[in-house]
Amino acid sequence: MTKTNQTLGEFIIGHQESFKYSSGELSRLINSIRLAAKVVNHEVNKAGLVDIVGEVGETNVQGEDQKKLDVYANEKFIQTLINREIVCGIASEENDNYITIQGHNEKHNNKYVVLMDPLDGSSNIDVNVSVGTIFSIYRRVTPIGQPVEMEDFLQPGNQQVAAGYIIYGTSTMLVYSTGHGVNGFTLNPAIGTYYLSHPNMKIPEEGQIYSINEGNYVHFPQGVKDYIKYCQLEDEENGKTPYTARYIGSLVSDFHRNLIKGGIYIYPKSSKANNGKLRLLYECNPMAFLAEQAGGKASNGFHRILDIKPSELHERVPFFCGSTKMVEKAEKMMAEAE
Ligand code: AHM
Ligand code: MG
Repeated sequence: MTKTNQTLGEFIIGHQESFKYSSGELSRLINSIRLAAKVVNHEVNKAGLVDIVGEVGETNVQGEDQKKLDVYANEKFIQTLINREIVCGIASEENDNYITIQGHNEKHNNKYVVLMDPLDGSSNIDVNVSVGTIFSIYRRVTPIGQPVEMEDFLQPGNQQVAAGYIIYGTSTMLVYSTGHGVNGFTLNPAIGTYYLSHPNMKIPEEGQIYSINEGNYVHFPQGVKDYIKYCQLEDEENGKTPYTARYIGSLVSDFHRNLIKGGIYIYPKSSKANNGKLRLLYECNPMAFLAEQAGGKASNGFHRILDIKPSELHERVPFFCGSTKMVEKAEKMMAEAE
């Protein structure tokens, strides 16, 4: 991949005119996310020091309560977006209901809503494993000038104008798409600047990695069991060798690796959870948008994720996402087992 020394700020300005509704609002919105992500990154990197500077739930030296990191990340993103008066509404995995933002002069004049999972995979923090923030942006469907309504948030993923994630990993990256391909930016923590490190990311059409919580195998539908067996199969005649299993249990990290190397991520339904675990609006839709923009595919096992019409904010769906040929093969085996 070509490395450039273009910063995210320069990239956003340079690509502003290619946005469908080019008023600069979407650029400013992505800038706000970039800013909040830097603050959250700083806090996530200090996570290991919690035991030294104080436990979660305790009061710190300034008399403030120590917050759990996911609560902290949620507040930071919401605060930043509210302060900059850049969106008309926010829905978060951490909040039961959506938030209405009045914007400048209480006029409800902003056009975008943001849906997000502020800190996905947060159960991994205690063991120093990468976590991430996922975001999804839509243009409101109700008229500008009045408070947002539920229908502004319950749009199918194919209506997203932008989506992305921040991975707080060995290095921190922001990966996003505004519907013109996927670009990845790496944070130089010394100067707080993101550089375009992964321009025009493409997921390999075929991969060798499968990512699924196989501990739940007995509860999986037959089609998923069949696909797992296929992943493990050695078939010399057809040149098929067993795939590699990689499952971090942190969606952003598993997705990011598979995006670069090629692979499939599966969180299926099970006999214990009929719709799986992942949330359509905060996790599956943004990742599906990125996967497709990178040339990959995302499905619930039978249908395209981005075409599902959501019926509630915290709806869950089975999720199959990654290299096109792998997702197609899994879908075929799901259909055959029906
Ligand atoms: P969370 O939103 O509560 O953090 O849950 C989402 C996470 C994903 O990041 C990850 O892929 C999945 O849950 C792991 O679930 P499991 O432990 O059931 O395999
Ligand atoms: Mg989550």
